[in-house]
Amino acid sequence: MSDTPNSDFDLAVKAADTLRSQLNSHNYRYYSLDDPKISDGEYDQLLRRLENLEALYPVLRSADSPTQRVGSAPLAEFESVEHKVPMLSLANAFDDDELRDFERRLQSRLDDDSALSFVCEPKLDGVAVSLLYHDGVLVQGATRGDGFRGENITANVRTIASIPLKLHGDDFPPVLEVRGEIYLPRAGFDAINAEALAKDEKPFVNPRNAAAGSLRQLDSRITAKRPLEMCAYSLGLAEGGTLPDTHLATMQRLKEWGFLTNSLMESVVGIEACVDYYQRLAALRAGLAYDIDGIVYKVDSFRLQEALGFVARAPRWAIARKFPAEEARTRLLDVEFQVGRTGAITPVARLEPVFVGGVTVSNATLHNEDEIQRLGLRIDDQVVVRRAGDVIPQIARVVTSDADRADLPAIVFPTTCPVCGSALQRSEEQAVLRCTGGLVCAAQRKEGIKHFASRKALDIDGLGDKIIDQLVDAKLIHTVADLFTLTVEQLAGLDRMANKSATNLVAAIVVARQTTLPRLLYALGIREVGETTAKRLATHFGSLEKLEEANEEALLAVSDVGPVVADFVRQFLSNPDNLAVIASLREAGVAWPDIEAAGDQVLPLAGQVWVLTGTLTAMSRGQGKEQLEALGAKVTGSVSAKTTCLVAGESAGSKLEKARSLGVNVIDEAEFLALLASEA
Ligand code: D41
Repeated sequence: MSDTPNSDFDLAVKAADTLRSQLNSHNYRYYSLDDPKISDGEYDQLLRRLENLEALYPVLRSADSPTQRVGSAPLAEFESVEHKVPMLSLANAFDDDELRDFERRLQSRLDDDSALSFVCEPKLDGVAVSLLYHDGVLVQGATRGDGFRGENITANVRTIASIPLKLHGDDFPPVLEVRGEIYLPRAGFDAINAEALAKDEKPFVNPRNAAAGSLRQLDSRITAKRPLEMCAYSLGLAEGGTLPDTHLATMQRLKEWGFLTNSLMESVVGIEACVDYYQRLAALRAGLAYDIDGIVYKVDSFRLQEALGFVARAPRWAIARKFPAEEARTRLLDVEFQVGRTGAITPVARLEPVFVGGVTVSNATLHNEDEIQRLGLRIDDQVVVRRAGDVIPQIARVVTSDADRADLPAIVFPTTCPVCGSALQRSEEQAVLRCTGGLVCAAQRKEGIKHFASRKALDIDGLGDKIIDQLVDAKLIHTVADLFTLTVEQLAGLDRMANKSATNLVAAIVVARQTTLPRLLYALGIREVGETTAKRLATHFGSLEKLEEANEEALLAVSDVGPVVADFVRQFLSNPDNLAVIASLREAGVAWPDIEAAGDQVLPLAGQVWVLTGTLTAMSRGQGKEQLEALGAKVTGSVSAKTTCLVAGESAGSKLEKARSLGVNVIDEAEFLALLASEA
């Protein structure tokens, strides 16, 4: 009989073998060497592939398969101890529907459709341990190991402050085994890594590895220096005494006996409430003091737990819902240098796309040159990308082995602006390179125009980044002032710009011409002048002319304006190019009415133009005008497109009609009085 190596079965045997040896070596690296070479997400994927193969061909499911064993064999140096009650593992649910399937399975096994009570708790990312108490005294601490046998780490667990050496109270069973997770809070992780770096030692990869490494110390004096914590999550062996009949009540007892339990634990009814808990905890995740990698859901009733039993090595009554991995491995394709509005050069990593933290990531910020040096980054490096919460993806570390990267190309910083070729300047106090090209630099101009059109600036509806890029590239606009002379024909010639949207955009640009002094000052993009500073400058000086005349002393009189901001304002407003742009804006009909200079006071209606019409009953129009002016508004006698708001009293006539036709905001007397009252 000839062997036919291409039969499906033979291929499956081969594939399973390869997966197993890969998993075994990654497991060894992770658990024994504390030095993983792949991310958790990648490991899970390999394991799932093997599980699928074994489900297809059960004969492949050998006793030594990584799917049959969680964790790695105990190290020889620690005494091996048996868990009299095996430490079970947890089945996983990867999405909401798998969670719903879990409840359905429970209900059909119990032959009962009524909603079940679950306890939801964060799944701490640490090391599972067992603690044995005889008559309330800690006699043994052990790692989980393979679930049946672990390592005796009694000396090490004794050093952990949150583990009671003697239980509180006297209502505990004479023989009691408590199980929980030992972990390192993030602050502790940062502290021991800072210390390692200071001593020129290799830092830990993540808090879990740091916790595992700390517990694996044969010298417990080293463990004692690590700020480890333990959070209890279940009981193992219990002999004598009486115990509660639910998980939640047991956790309460554990707390009373002196254990740390998780404060975010919650009991809920029904699986939809579990789904909701997932959403709530996911939102809290990034801000927690410790790493979690998911949620564990447990049937609360011990009677039901017993009825459900377990399958393989996992209880049927519990399930872990994993969060998307926050870290993933990928390759650095290239580093590009972006030029910002103020000329700052920011290196951006281009990555082979990778799924991390729930989204596909293909770029990561590198901040500055120092960051690249800290990482020791090279093109083509294998890197770990981290995306926690909603923050911008970052490169956490390089994982290419030293041997593999000897001849990878270094990252070369540009010596001139990558966009306009102007000289670069390095600021002394900051690690920032800047293009000196100013308005010559197309990148700076594009970013400046994007800022000018943005929501808090002139708020030009429909003028997106892509359109601005095209307009500058096609040389249709050079400065922000050129926006106001754009025609529908010019815009309609752009990519993905139909006639109708071109018309709408021109209309939006016309509307944006009526602006306010604070918006204009912000829109100009003076360095360090954000929205708040722009408002302060506007209300302090009242007009752009006054601001232009202001010397350093006058600028320093504005609250929160220091020498740096004062200097940037003066530089900007004495630059002839900038003054030419401002003049062109005025010429193009852009208007920012003066506001009553109020020194340091920020008036609520500053920069607004109001009109009063018709008969007011609570006051005369003159009194209304005074009140509005006291709030910083300018009050005029006729309605125009510049009018912010019209107050229409009784029998208002043509002004009301005009305001309506111009789309000016109109309020009646009652609304006006409410506004005055709210601002008083
Ligand atoms: O926070 C955890 N990592 C955690 C792990 C937890 N909160 N509860 C857990 N519950 C169990 C059962 C349901 C089996 C008592 C667990 C684990 N097991 C567990 N940890 C490591 C393997 C299994």
